[in-house]
Amino acid sequence: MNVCVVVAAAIVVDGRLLLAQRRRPAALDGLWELPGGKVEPGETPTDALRRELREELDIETEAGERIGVEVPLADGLVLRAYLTEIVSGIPRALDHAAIGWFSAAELPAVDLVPNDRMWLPDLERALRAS
Ligand code: 9L3
Ligand code: MG
Repeated sequence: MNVCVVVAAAIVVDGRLLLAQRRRPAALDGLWELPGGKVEPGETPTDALRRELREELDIETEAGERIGVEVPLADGLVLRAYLTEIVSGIPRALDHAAIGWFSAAELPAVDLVPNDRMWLPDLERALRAS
């Protein structure tokens, strides 16, 4: 089976993590996620992340280290996250309902999409170390 990768970005600035609030599908409407999306044919995962963040948030970025485990999704997809730096631009929600910045203390109370909850301890650690 062809495994498709979905990439997501953990962007930390001044001790806060950028999260984006999904509009779709209906089951995820209103829930917060690390922004990103599917790797397209011919793209590397980090190319895809750069493209997704340009499309979704209007920023230029550079992916760094992986963070957290790879999470299996439905339909043979796997989800993976990268610590990511903003190279230029100010993020704004072009596709999401909103974006927000959250501290380690605020994170546990955020309504995250279920798949991303797996990364909570890793994200809290990254925030506390930043
Ligand atoms: N997904 C889960 N957590 C995330 C991201 C970026 C994506 N942090 C899931 C939601 C969709 C699938 O991966 O089912 C594809 O994502 P998108 O292309 O709809 O953003
Ligand atoms: Mg997306």
